[in-house]
Amino acid sequence: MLDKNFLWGGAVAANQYEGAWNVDGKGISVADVMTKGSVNQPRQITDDVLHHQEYPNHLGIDFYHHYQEEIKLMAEMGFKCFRLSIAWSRIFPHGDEDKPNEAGLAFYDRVFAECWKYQMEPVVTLSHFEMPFYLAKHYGGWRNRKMIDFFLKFATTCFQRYQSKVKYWMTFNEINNLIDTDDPFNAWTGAGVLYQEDENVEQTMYQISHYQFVASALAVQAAKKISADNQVGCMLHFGPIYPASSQPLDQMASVKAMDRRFFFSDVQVRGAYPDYVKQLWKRHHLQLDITADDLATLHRGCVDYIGFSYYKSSVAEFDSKTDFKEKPNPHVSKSDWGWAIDPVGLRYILNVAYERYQKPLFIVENGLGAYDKLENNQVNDDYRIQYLQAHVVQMLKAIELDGVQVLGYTPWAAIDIVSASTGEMAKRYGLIYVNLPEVQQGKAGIYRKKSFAWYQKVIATNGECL
Ligand code: BGP
Repeated sequence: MLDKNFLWGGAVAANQYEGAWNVDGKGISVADVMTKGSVNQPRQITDDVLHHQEYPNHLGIDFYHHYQEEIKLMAEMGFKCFRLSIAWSRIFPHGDEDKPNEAGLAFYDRVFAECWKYQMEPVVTLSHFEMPFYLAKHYGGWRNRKMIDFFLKFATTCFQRYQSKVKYWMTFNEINNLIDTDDPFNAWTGAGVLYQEDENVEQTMYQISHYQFVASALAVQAAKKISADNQVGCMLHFGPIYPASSQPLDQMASVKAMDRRFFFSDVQVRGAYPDYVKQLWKRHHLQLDITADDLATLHRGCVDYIGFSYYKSSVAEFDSKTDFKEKPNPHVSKSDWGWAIDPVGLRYILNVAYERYQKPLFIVENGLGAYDKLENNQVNDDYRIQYLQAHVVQMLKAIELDGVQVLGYTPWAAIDIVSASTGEMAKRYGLIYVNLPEVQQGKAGIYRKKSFAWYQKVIATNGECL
């Protein structure tokens, strides 16, 4: 039997649904200047992104002006919580101001008040791919140690302003995306950094990660000082990387591949750098700016829980040059975007992560991107019901059979929003359909999908109906 306080909800991110990119004093964010991809063409992050002004795709779904209707629909589904992010550049338009933008703070006052009207607990991500563009352009983003203070000021402002309305926080969304340096999307959205041809990219990646670890640890301490109720989590993307065969070398390849992802939670949960990464720094002769004070801060600022996104899994095969090579898993089906569909992988990663950390876990993203069709004001997304149901069943097994402590489940996404990787809306994830042309005409343009009623029942029965 699931704990009656289990936090069923749904997830979104400011830059992917709020719109109002320049309203009420909001500054430009790194998300606002990214070019738009197309359905199968991810966004391209090139040097000229530093000279862009803005792109039309940041209308999002105009949640900024429709938040009451949309939160009301989430309450109709029975949400116990709502995972969202605070757009950093709404609060500090450039990021280095002394004083926050009152209109930005007041917007989230309204949003959180609307959530509490329905007893819906906000679960807030502080940095979700949307840091102020000005910090990227004029400070070099997270290459610059000054970012620690800018982030801490933003976080502390939020903790103080919303201390009676928000207690669940997360610092950096999918911070472990930074390890994948071959996709410029990750360093740009996660750190406002564009790697240059002639630089030691690996060294820069570990440096920006370090500054974010210190910033996160300081935020944890600040949150606790402001209210003992605050629960601050890290946020990673988790996905099992199984051994490609029972060959012992493939098993070792899987361990190394998973460490590469777990490194970020190791530091934020345990409060220290793991030996396997310190050995790598030595082998690669990396010179990092890490002070004794920083290490003491990491030790004092361990997170309370681990938020994570789960979409897919893969396999690792031994590779003599790079320890491992990641490959698709031939035993699972795939989404229209080639993402592996592996519900058992969720139970697996819940067990592995819980055994590794012995701290509560929070599934803050899990969902299926698909080409949904609106016909006669209906959307029959049986395929999404099947995907979500299979994953929730595995989550329940992890909780009830394996004893894993899970705080909640907020599928991605509560409502159709802009896809992060493609910057458009054909790749739909929501339980609520959004007809963008109607939104652009000032209409609500929102419709309940079939999965809306399915999820409503799951929440009403606390998962017992499955
Ligand atoms: C995660 C992000 C979300 C969301 C999701 C789906 O990485 O935390 O912001 O976008 O991926 O990805 P996409 O929208 O690219 O399909």
